[in-house]
Parts: sequence; structure tokens; C-alpha cells
Amino acid sequence: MKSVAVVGASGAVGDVMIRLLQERKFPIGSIKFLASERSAGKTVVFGGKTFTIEPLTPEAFQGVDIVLSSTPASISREYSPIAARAGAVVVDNSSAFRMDPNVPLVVPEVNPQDVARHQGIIANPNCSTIQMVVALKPLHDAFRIRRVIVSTYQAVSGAGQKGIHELQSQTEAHVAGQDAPAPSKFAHPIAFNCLPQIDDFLPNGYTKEEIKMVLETRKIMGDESIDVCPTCIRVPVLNCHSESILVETERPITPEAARQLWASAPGLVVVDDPEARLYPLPASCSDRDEVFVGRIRQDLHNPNALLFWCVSDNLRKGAATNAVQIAEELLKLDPVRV
Ligand code: 2RA
Repeated sequence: MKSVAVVGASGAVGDVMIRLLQERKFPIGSIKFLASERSAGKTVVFGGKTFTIEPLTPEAFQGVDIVLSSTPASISREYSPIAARAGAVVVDNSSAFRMDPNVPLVVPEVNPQDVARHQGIIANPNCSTIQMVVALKPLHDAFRIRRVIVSTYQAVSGAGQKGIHELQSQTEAHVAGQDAPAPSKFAHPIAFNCLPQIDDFLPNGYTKEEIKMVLETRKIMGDESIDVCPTCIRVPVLNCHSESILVETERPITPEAARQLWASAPGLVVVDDPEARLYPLPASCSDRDEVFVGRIRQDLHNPNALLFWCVSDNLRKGAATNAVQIAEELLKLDPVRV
């Protein structure tokens, strides 16, 4: 049984982490919930008991074995090393340590072995990367991926409670014939719109979200030769990110072979019956832990390329589920290291 702390307990991802720990019957001896001063004092119901969210302080980690953290990167940079020094292993959902060579970046369906080399912090990848690499891994093992061209259709829940509220309030105002409230979380109105910007722009014209997909994919797959060409779009969908993906492979690839590989791959569900109009939809993948693929088809011009559509719940597999799965991998290690 482990002593667990959930940091960022009042946020959109923290809320799902709390539900998942119960659903998956994580072996918890004791648990505490931590958040910023602003959210401290709110309550959380866990295992039928009501807990008060405590303020995040350096002392809060004494005696804690596993920290599941979902905070802004700046908060994680300050507190995750403190928790690790206090003897806990931190599973960190922020971008703070993802590209640190001493910090494993783990998707359990892809590189569970990397958990064992942790030094107190394990990074949880970005949501848009997680679902893509779950689908890419079996193809890479069989056909060796050279290049990936991906366009994302990302839900507002990826921007947290404020993102969800912004879509809902703008939509309600529109339906009521009122002026929509001005955007604050997003750069432009998100209701009835698509925004080709997630996170800030870098000098090369890409956004930080797009570069995360490039660098994190290579690190998780353990292959610096994979080229990723991303375009990340925010769409007016409440939950579940969708991705249109083209993979180019070293060896010729077919939809039939990909379907077979995916059918037996962990964490993946193929939904691909165009005649019956069956393909993955954000509306039907919400609240599920798997990655869904469909619209699988050959590149019309290249026998070494395949196109498909990929949908997953960004709050679950893209964040909380992946973090809890990492914690479950930790439990499989030598107990003294957890
Ligand atoms: C988003 N990828 O969807 C981010 C969340 N980590 O905004």
C-alpha cells in the first residue's frame, strides 16, 4: 500500500486522476490532495470520505511515496524536485522535465522499460503526443516509420476548466442571441471557430505544442530519426483530441497489415467500417482509456505510406490515465525504489 499525493487536485486533470485512482483500485494506504492557495480549502470526496485540499508547501511531501502532479510547468519546476528529495517519485503531467535527459518520458504501451531509470521524477507526455505514439509504435516496430505528417483537432478541455468554460459561455451567448464574452483563455473566440494556435509561437513559426509533438515522439519511441511534421488546431469540441495522421515507412505498408497489428496492440481499438459509417468520434471516445483508430487507407501515391484518423480522451489517456498507468508500472519495480 502506498502513500499518495495528488497535486493540482482541483484542476480538470486532477479531478480525473482522483476518479481513476478509485476506478483502478490503486493500492492506497493514505492519500492527500494538494493545490495552490487559491484552491486549498475546497473538498474532495475519495473512497466515500471527504478530504480538504491542502496548500502546496515543501513540507507536504513528507512520508509520501508517489506524487501524481498536474500543475503549470513553473510550479512543477519548483515543487517536483522538492518532492523527489523528500523520497517520493513524482509522475509529472507538466512540460517542465519532459526533455530532461535524466527524466524518463513514458507511455506504458510504448516504453514501460524507461520507468526503471527514474531518479525521482517521471514525465507524462503531452496529450497530443501520447495518443499518436500509441498508434505509431506497432507500425514502427513492423515497418520502421521515417516521417509523420499530423494535423490535430484538439478539444478545449486540453486548456483546462477555463477552456471548457470559454467554449460553453460563448456558445450559450450565441444561442441566446447575445454578444459572446470576450476570449481570455484562447486568442480568438473558440465557439463556431477553429484556431491554428495551441500554446505560444516560436521564432521558427511553429507553436510550442507542435514542437512538443516532434521532440517527445522521438524521445518516447527512442528513435531520433523519426521526422514529425505537425499542425495543431484547437476546435470547438469539449473533450477528446482527434488527429489526422499520414505515416511514411521504410518498408511498404498496407491498411490490412496495420489493422492486424493494431488489433493485437495494447490500449488500441480499431473502429473502421466506412460502409456502416463507423469511425472514431470525439463524442463516443470520451470517458474511455483507449486510443481509437479508423479511416485507415493507403496513400494514393506511395506504397510506403498510410493515412488514418486517431481519437482519444485527452484528459484520460492523454493525461490522467497515462499518469496512473506510470504509477502502476512503478509498483512493478523493486519496492525500495518506489
Ligand atoms: C492542450 N496539449 O490541448 C494541451 C494540454 N496539455 O492545450
